Amino acid sequence: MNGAIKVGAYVVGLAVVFGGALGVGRVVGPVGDAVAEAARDTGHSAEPGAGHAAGAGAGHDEGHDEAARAPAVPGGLQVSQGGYTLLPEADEVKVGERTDFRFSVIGPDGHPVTGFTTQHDKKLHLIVVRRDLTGFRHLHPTQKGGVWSVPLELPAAGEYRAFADFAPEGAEAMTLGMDLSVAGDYRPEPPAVPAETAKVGDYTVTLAGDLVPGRTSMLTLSIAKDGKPVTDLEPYLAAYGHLVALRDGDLAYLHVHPDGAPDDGRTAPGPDITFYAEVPSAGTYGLYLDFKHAGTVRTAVFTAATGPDPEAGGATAPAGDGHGSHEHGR
Ligand SMILES: [Cu+2]
Repeated sequence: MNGAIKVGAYVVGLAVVFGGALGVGRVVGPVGDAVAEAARDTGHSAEPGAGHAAGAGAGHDEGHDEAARAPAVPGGLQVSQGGYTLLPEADEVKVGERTDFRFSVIGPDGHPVTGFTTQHDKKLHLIVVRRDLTGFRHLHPTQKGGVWSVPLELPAAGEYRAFADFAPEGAEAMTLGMDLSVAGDYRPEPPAVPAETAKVGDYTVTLAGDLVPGRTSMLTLSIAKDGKPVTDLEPYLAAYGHLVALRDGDLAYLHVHPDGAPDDGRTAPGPDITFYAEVPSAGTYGLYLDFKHAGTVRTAVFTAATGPDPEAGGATAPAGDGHGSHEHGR
């Protein structure tokens, strides 16, 4: 099926996941309330599609549907949102040099925020990726007062985007994005075709599912090592897998999570990890799956293009003209 892979869940997914996974219950506002409620209904976070699960078989209350769909602007596109602003100490990183990357989240009162609500075992998640969808990394900076810091080494020049994913105490979870420049000879990776498999080390990850714009899509990622299904995945950040999706073109950020949790008595530790996701528009997306096995976290990288919307009367989205899969480890 020519790589017509579907991912979904946007800002909505993020909020649901965070609100539910840890019982955070701090998401506020009309959207947050709805998704938090949806998450409580399911008893777990792992359903970014909560609220629009008609089709996904998750059986959520339809009543959440409208509110859950409300966010118009995807996460990660803004450096400032709702009174919170991301402030890097420096927005340049030297190529190939390991430095401490430091930044703060400035709150509505003009001071660095020091109180954060834990989401997925961490108070802040930092994603860094180059504009051409390569070089993805998922980091966990350490906090000292109002300053976050993490060792960062970017081996290739280019324009990068850094996403901070966090929830200030008493405020709704959000993802802010900031640009990072790495001076040097930048050669963007050529666009490649979407692929259903990705290799990372001895592991092969296979992606199944259809990515339909504006709809909740179920994605299944299956992990095999040396050709054998992996059935002993280890929990990482309170899940068997974490999936980040970034839209090609503007790096709109979509953080989705699996259906089920390691301790819920029904979720198997592989080989399949199921996600509910929704992409807001037709196009190409970079998908990054973090999973942990044998004590090591690895990232499988996919490129996926949306398929046609079955209700759109045959309109089709481009399916093979985007970025291709970039295999890498880390
Ligand atoms: Cu993280």
